[in-house]
Amino acid sequence: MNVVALAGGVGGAKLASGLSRAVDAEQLTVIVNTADDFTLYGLQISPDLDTVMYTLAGLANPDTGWGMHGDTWQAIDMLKNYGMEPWFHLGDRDLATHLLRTQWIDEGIPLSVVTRQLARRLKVTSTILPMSDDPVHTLVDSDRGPLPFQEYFVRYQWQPVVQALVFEGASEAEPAPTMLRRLETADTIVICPSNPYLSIDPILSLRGVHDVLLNATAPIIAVSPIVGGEAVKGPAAKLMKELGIEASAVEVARHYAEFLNGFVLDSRDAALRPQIEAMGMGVLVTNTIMQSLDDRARLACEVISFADQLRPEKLGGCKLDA
Ligand code: FO1
Repeated sequence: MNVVALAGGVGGAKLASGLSRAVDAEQLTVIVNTADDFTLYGLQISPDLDTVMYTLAGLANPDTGWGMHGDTWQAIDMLKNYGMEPWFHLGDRDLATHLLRTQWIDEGIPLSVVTRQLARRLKVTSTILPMSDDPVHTLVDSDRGPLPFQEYFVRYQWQPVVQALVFEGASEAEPAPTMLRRLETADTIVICPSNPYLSIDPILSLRGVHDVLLNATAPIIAVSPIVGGEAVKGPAAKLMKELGIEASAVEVARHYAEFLNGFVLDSRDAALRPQIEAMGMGVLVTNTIMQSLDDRARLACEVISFADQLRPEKLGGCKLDA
């Protein structure tokens, strides 16, 4: 069973790691947002790619969700000794990833190939596919003026009030090689509980992606990143309010409604089920909070089984149920 997941950030990485246990890991492709990427100290940083890669490799920092577990901060401390005020924290082990990525990109190797090489060397057998080999950058129009994404997110801790989001370069960027084909031939497509506006929309904004999803034969399932009107992590709820959208799982379902077949709603939001069903999609109500590795696998398993119920010919569902 070929599963394609769309992801960005920590929530997306967690469900992706569950999916890599719920189906054969080799049959999972994770398409990852790269509009958060930026250059710092001359290094090419791809935070969402690394969060997914470290999580699938079992190397992620369990406290933050990003960066590597057991990392140290000597390089950052040395920057402080030089009188710098580093606001983006690159761990010493994490730095190795950025050094290699930057070297390979400078040698002309496309980001998708660089990512495949890095992931393979960390023994990740699922495919981690950056959404594009071309640069796309989220620019946050805010009450403090236009801000590059990581300045908004990390430097100012997502406190600026967002007025609009612009994905610079998206209209010229090509989707990564094989990405549209993987979506066309997938058996199940999962939109992870990532921020719909900051993490998933950049992927959807690429040429051809929207049409492929509209015409997909596979069931498309989204998992809500909003529970009880709050984001499980990060600025999704605050951002929705600032954009004039009610911070509710219903609005997340509406955001994706034109191509969704199923929506996964947290048990705390069970009362919202009829409103989402009225949009013409199936609804699964379950515990969507992923605290442990087992939580990730259990939720992934439920998503896979739910997708199987939504297609005419059953494909066998979750591996862990066998
Ligand atoms: N997020 C933070 O809130 N503070 C940091 O200092 C920080 C450093 C960092 C380093 C490497 C990396 O891969 C991710 C890092 N992140 C940090 C997370 C990241 O910037 C955001 O979570 C994503 O871009 C949003 O999905």
